Amino acid sequence: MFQILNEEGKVVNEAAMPELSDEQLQEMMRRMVYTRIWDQRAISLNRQGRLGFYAPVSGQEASMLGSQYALDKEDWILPGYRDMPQMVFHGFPLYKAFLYSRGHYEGGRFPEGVNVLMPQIIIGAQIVQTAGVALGLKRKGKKNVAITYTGDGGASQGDFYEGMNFAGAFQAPAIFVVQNNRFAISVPVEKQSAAKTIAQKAVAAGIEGIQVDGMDILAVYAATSQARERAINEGVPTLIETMCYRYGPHTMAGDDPTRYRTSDLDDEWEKKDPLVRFRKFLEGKDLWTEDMENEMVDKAKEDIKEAIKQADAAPKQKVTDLIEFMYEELPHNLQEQMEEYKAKESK
Ligand SMILES: Cc1ncc(C[n+]2csc(CCOP(=O)(O)OP(=O)(O)O)c2C)c(N)n1
Ligand SMILES: [Mg+2]
Repeated sequence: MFQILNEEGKVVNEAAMPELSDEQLQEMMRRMVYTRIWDQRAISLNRQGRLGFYAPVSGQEASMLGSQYALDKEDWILPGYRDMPQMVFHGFPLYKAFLYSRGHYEGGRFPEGVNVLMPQIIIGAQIVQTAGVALGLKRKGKKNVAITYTGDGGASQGDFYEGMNFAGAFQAPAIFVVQNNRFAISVPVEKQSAAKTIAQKAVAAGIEGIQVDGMDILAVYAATSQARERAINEGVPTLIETMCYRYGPHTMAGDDPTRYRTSDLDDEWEKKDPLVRFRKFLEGKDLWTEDMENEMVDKAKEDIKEAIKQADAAPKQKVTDLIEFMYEELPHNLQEQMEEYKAKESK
């Protein structure tokens, strides 16, 4: 497993240390603090009935943000449902993330220049799509990659093998990130596959594979940067397995992690916490203070308040909107429903 910072925040692999300025290192920490606060707020807003679908991210910040930080703005992200932080830091407005959670169509409309596709709910489907997007980038002569995210469960899907195989065969500049948070809802990774690692699945596709400490933001960043260079310059895709954990439930829809996880396992992973580790590292270099942390916490809270206000101000969804967006020309049965709902909505 590729690691740069150990659990105590000590550099254990100096040779692999990426070249990052002090300001960049601080920015990575700020983003993790921001995301942790956002996650906590999203969970409580969901409990208050003010958000809809939400998949918690605490424990996966280094995996998510370290990989996104290695990207160029022109790279394409094909996320799964849990990957809101990468989307937002790639330019997707926070209020739209909240609208997505509410199932509002504005949450599925991406501003021009924000190279992010809709989060995929069908497990593994984004892997095949990523091979296609990456090939498209190559054909257009762009020096960019398509990166996708799935979970350990996603790595058991047929689409996973198909997408990696295609990208390998066509030398498409793709990066496949599997965030191995140990569980697919309640099913432990050991029950999903006899493979020792998920990273080794790259071998059969003829692409690069690396298992990374997903609680170590520097390792995730370095592995993704290298994968990006390799993809663009050599046409070699990479599978990155990030070893991480989600502290919360699978989603806020009601699974109870205490029924499939032990508190010992939770404790073991909390000791590896990505924020604690990176904070220690930065403090050792005099690059992080309590004031900086508090400033970021306040900023996150303020942004969230604003974003919720903005989401609340979005137009109320109508059934006719949904019918209208579906087709350029409505089939006769929907035409009839359109008339029916137009009449109802005008009352
Ligand atoms: C094709 C398909 N099968 C089943 C489901 C139901 N489902 C939703 S999430 C999930 C588990 C996914 O686990 P994993 O890939 O490890 O991602 P994680 O949620 O842990 O990030 C399943 C089986 C689905 N959405 N799509
Ligand atoms: Mg999982």
